[in-house]
Amino acid sequence: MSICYIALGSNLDDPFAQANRAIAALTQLPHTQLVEVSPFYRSKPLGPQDQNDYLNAVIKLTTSLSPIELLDALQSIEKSQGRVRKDNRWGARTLDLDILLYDDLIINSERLTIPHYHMKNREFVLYPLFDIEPELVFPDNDKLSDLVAKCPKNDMKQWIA
Ligand code: ROI
Repeated sequence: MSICYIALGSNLDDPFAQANRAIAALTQLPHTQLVEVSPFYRSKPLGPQDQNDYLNAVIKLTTSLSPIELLDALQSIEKSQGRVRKDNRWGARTLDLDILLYDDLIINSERLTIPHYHMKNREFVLYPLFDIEPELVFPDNDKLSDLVAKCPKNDMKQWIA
């Protein structure tokens, strides 16, 4: 079994409901166990500011799905929750599920970049990841605790449902 960390983000159509639906869907994935869900955070949008705050969280899974099989499964959950993929890389979304880490693999392919690009300076990824895995070390030996210490919290708060 491989250990994976998934970032969840939502800022449209009742993010709290989106997050809970996504977590329920993750518990139904084949060959996969949900291990832990971080606290939910409310973060300021990175990118254009004329969009809602985000709900962000991180989920730890064990799986025997391959990275691409896991990506396909996550994209199908996103799609089933109304995600429209087009020219909105920096725009609002109902649900984003990104693979942050997959064991100690480093992957740079057309569909997948693992560790997830920019994760090391995004407060809404680092803090929830730290909540569930404070001792985590990245494949390049960076320590999560060092990155968290250097990352401003940018007014991120606990999500109050
Ligand atoms: N901003 C925040 N705070 N949280 C996100 O999950 C998030 N996701 C994105 C962009 C649009 C870059 N901004 C975000 O994809």
